Amino acid sequence: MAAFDDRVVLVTGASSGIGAACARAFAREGARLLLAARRVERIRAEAPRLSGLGARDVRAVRLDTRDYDAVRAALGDLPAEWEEIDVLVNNAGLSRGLASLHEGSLDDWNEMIDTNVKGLLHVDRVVVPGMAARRRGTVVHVGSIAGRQAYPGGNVYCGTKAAVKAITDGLRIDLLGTGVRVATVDPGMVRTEFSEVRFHGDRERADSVYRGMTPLAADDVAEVVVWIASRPAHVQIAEVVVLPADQASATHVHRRT
Ligand code: NDP
Ligand code: 8X3
Repeated sequence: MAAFDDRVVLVTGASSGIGAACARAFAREGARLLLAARRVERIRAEAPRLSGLGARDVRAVRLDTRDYDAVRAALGDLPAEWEEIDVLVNNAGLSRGLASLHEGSLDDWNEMIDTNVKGLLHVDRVVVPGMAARRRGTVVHVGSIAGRQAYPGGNVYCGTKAAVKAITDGLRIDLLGTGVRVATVDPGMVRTEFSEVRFHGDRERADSVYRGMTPLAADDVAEVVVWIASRPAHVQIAEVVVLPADQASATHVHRRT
């Protein structure tokens, strides 16, 4: 029997990168996958592969986490067989721009704050009450090393991820005694679409972020998420910082070229 046989695992931001890797990793554990993102067609295209890996069922949900009413409609009134969410991987997020704060774009700031902070809160607000009522569940927030250390041009993105860290700690305190566990996984550099999104589609600039070093793969992070969720019920992993061997802090990166 696989570790998550028939258990419902919700992953936000499942159309790409770390979220898509979490979907694959939980599929291998026999989970029933509830997968959300705006680009739901990508998730639908991936569903046969996820079933092949071992997912018991896959349900794709088109969702913009910035819209609280949409989150409530999509996740607050699920069919009975999907409503007992056992693991929430609250991962949807993004970075926009790398400008100094005094030269930053208000649009970029709003998009990051609305997605990384408010979007994460929207999903928690809808999903966590059920976990608390059932006295069972695991919430994994995907934060970042950027929430622990600011770096040049990181300003608002770092601020949103520092908020994720504080929200994670607050949620863990508020859920004390319910049996619901709360973790943050805070990666360093991971090769996904993250940098392409940050630089508004500039692939060359995105590629230069990883020049001469070996970043994490999304699957490396997913492995940590599954490990957290599969600990015995009395064990709560509160936080994991996971870095490439070539990275020592937000600003210390070893490059071979
Ligand atoms: P990707 O760009 O590859 O994936 C981001 C995911 O978030 C996509 O599935 C995207 O789906 C989803 N998303 C973005 N905005 C929204 C929204 N408004 N509503 C719903 N889904 C949304 O990047 P990563 O996989 O790297 O990023 C995942 C998380 O990991 C983010 O929170 C990021 O901050 C964090 N992180 C990333 C690191 C890295 O170096 N890559 C390091 C540390 C943390 P869609 O566009 O289809 O809606
Ligand atoms: C992503 C990691 O350091 O590129 O959160 O901001 S970093």
